[in-house]
Amino acid sequence: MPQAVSLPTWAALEEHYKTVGKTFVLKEAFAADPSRFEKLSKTFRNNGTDILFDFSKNLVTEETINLLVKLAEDAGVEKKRDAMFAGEKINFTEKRAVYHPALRNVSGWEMKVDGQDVMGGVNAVLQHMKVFSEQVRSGEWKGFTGKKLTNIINIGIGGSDLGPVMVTEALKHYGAKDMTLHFVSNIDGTHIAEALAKSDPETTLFLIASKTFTTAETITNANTAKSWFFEKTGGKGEIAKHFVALSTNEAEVTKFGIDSKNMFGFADWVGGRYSVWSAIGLSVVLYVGYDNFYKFLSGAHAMDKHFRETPLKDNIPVLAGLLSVWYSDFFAAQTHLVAPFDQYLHRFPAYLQQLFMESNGKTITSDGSPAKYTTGAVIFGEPCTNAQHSFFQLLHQGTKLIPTDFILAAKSHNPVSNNLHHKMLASNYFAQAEALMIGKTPEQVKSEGTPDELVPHKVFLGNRPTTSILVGGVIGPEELGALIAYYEHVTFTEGAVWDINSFDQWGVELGKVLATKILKELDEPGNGEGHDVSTGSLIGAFKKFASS
Ligand code: G6Q
Repeated sequence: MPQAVSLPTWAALEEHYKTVGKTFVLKEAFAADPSRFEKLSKTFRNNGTDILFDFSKNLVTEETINLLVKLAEDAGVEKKRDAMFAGEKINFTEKRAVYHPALRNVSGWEMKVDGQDVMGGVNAVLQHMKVFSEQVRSGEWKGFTGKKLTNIINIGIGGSDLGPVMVTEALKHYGAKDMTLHFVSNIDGTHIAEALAKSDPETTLFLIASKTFTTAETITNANTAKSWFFEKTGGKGEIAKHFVALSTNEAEVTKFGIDSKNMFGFADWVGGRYSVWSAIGLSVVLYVGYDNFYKFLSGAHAMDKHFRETPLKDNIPVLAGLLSVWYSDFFAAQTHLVAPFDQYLHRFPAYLQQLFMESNGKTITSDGSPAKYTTGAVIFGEPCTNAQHSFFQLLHQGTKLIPTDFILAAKSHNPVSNNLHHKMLASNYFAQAEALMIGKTPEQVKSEGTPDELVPHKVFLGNRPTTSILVGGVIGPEELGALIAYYEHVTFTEGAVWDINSFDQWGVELGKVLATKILKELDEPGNGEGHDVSTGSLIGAFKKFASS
C-alpha cells in the first residue's frame, strides 16, 4: 500500500484544509445549518444501552467527511479490517494474527488462524475462568488454612496490568464487597511491599499475569511474593491454592512452581494491550463475577460487529479515527485529550495512553520507509470535573489545538443528594464543549464592563473541537466493553490510514536491554565507564550515594 500522502485524496484534503478547514468557524456552521447535529452525530445501538457519539462539534464540513472517508477507502482500511477479522497475520513484523475480537465473539462467528478454529480454545479458557471464579467467590476454593480467599493481588505490567486495573475500577459498582484488589506492576519495591503489608497469606490469592512469563518486573515481583508467602506461612503455605498464572508460556509457569492446571492460557495472537478480554482479565471475573464479565465481552462484540459490518461513512470508530488523522496531519495537532465525566473511569485515560501510543507511536510504514506525515498523537486525560480545575486553562486559552473527547453516562450509579451531583456533572459536560466551541469575543467581554487592559485576557477564541460521547444509561459492563472496543477500532483506523503496524512495540526494547546491562554494572567495580559522560557520571554518583 503506498503511503497515504501519495494518494490523490491526500492532496485533495490538503487543498480542502487550505480553503475550508483553516478558516472554518464551528459556531457559524451551526448557525448556517440547523441539521448539523443530526447529520454529524451517530448512535451506537446495542441490546443494552445506546451510546450517542456527537461529532458535530468538530472542524469539519460534509465535504471534509466525504474526503476523509474516501481517504480511508483509498488507504485500504476496509481491506485491512477484513484481514484482521479473517485471522490474517496483519502484525507483519511479528508475523502474528491480531485476533482479540475472537475473545469476545459471543455470537459464534467462525474465527480461524492458519485454518484452525480458535473458538474451542477461547471458550474452554472462559469456562475455566467461570468455574474458578465461582469457586473463589463462593468460598468453595479455600486457602491452605481453610479460609475463603478475599484478597487478590494481580502481579503484571503494561498490558497485563492497565486493562485489569482500569476495568475493575470502572466496574467497582458491580464488584464483590468482601474482596480487596491490589495491582502490583512497578519494579519499585514499594509497590509490592505496600500490597503485601496489607495482606494476610491465609486469604490471599496471587494472579501472576504475564503473556511471556519472562517480563523482568513481573517475575521479580512474583518471586518476592512467593518468598513472602513461604516466609509468612512458615513453609506451610501451598502454592497450588494461592498462586495462579495467566500466561501463554506453560514451561515458564511450571518452572516458577505453578501447576499447569492452575494456569489460564491464551494465544500469541492476543497483543498485551488488547488482552483484558482474555485470561488476563481473571481479576475482573473474580471481582465482578462471570455474568458481568460476559456482558463486558458482549458489549465489545457488539462494537466489533458495528465496526466490521457498517459502511465507512457511518462507521463510528472509523469516523473518529479519520478525525484524528485530519487533526494530526492537516491541523498539526500533537495531542488528544480524553476526559471522562465519570469518577469510575479515572484510569481510562491511562489505559488509552497505552492503547494509542504503543499502537500508533510508530514512524516506519509497511514497506519499511519512514512515514512522511505525523502519526500517533500524545494522549492524555483525567476525569472531569477535576481536570477543569487543573489544565483546562490551556484548552480554552492556550496556543495549541487539542481535539478532545468528553464521555458522560446519562445515569449515575450513585445518584446521591437527589441526583444533584450527577446533574452538576452533566451540566459541566455540556458547558465545557459549548464553551470550547463558542468562546467569548472582545465585544462580549467589554459589554460586561471589563476594563480595557483586561479585555484581551478574558477573550476566548473558541472553535476548539470536541467529540461528545453520551451513554444512554449507566456505564455498566456492556457499555464499558463497547467503549473500549470503540477506542481499539479508532486506533486501528488511524494505523490503517498511516500504513503502520499498530500491533508491535519494538520501541520498548532498547531501554530494557540497556537496563539489564546496567543492572549488572551496579554490582561490579567501576563507576559507569563505557557510557556517555552523562549516563556514566549518573551511575557513578548513584553508586557513591547508595553506598554512603
Ligand atoms: C502490550 C505490550 C506490553 C506488555 C507488557 C507485559 O501490548 O506488549 O505492555 O503487555 O510488557 O508483558 P507480559 O504480559 O509478557 O509480561
